[in-house]
Parts: sequence; structure tokens; C-alpha cells
Amino acid sequence: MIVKTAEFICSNTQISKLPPPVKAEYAFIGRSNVGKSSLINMLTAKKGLAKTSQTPGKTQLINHFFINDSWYIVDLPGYGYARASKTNKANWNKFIHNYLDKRESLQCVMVLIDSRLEPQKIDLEFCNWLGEKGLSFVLVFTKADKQSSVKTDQNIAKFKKSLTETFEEFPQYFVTSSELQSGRDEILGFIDNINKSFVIPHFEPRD
Ligand SMILES: Nc1nc2c(ncn2[C@@H]2O[C@H](COP(=O)(O)OP(=O)(O)O)[C@@H](O)[C@H]2O)c(=O)[nH]1
Ligand SMILES: [Mg+2]
Repeated sequence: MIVKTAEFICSNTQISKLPPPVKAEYAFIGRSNVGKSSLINMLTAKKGLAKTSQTPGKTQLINHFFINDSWYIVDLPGYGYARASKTNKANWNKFIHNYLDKRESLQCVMVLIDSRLEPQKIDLEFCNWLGEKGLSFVLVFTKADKQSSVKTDQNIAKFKKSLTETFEEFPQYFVTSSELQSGRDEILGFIDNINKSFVIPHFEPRD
């Protein structure tokens, strides 16, 4: 897929104000600082589209970016921000779970995992939650340029081992580096494929 246009549409704090669910939509999510904004900028080839390295854990916004006038990238707030209060974390859970669970046009959740790290409990728990809800997701291992490919593969293997304690099959995954622009064609190709069979879902009109 060639990305011709990528346009910021809106930031929302309320699920009820999201754009109508009539376009295929892909949600990007992961721990704060995992490289989500960098990845979105890399995929769209627009440097400042999603802002990188903002103070994490502050904003709880669902950002919609419209790609090629046909589908959405959705930038979700990062989870696992160490210094967030308990109330903030609980609010995050409610807000994001609500969006993920209810969004009719959501095609796939792109779960970003830092490829430098051993499996993190919070990532595994989030994947398990997605599995319980029957939501389709793929894993995107980020920052692969930061270590050798051997190390990256080892961490992926460990993640696989941990996840297959609860999942029968390991989900599809991508290895990326926003620095080196790697993994871009693979992710865009994956999205393009799903877009081809997208049909507008049934949804309750809002007033
Ligand atoms: N070397 C390297 N650094 C990255 C990569 N992706 C993100 N970063 C850096 O990691 C930090 C957090 O990235 P950001 O995209 O803001 O993460 P977010 O909080 O998940 O949106 C920034 O300093 C980025 O420059 C990558 O693929 N390679
Ligand atoms: Mg960010």
C-alpha cells in the first residue's frame, strides 16, 4: 500500500463523539514510551503526525488519523505508566476497554511490545484481556534496531512461550524499527488485505 494522505481528524475523550464507525479502523496501543507515535509517523511517512515523546501518562485521548481517505489509524493512550495514580490507571482501563469492546469498525488491535525487554506482565495481561474479549490482535515488536537480531528473536521467543500458556496459537507478529523504517511494508500490507474485505458494520446511530 502506498500512503498518499494521512490526516489528523480528531482527539476524543468521549466514546460517544468518535467518528461514525463506517471505515476500517486499526488501534495502536502499548506501554508508554514503547514507540507508538514513532511507529505511526513511520507508517504514514509523516514526521509530526503523532507527536513523539510527550510527557507520558497525562492525556487520555483517542486520536483518529484518516489514511488515503479510506481507513483510520487510531492512537490510544499508553498503558503502564509507572507514576500514574491508581485512579488514573483504573480510568484508563475503563476508557480503553470500553472503546475496544464497543467499536464496531475496529478491525484489529496492534499491540506494541518493546523488543528489548523480556516479557512484561502488563503486556501479557493486556493480550489475555483481548483474547477473553475475542478481539483480534497482532503484536508489533518495536525498536528492533536497538539490539542484535539474535537478541530480538530471543525476546520474541520468550514472549511466545509466555503467551502460549494461555493462547493455543501465537498471534501474527511484526518486527519493526521506526529508526530504520523496517516492518513498514509488512504492516501496511497486512492492513491493506483486511481493508479489501471491509464492509460497513451494523451500528446504532447516535443523535
Ligand atoms: N532507536 C529507536 N528509537 C525509537 C524507536 N521508536 C521510538 N524510539 C524512541 O523511543 C522514545 C519514545 O518514542 P515514542 O514514539 O514517543 O513512544 P510512545 O510513547 O509509545 O508514543 C523516543 O525517544 C523515540 O525516539 C525505534 O524504532 N528505534
Ligand atoms: Mg506517543
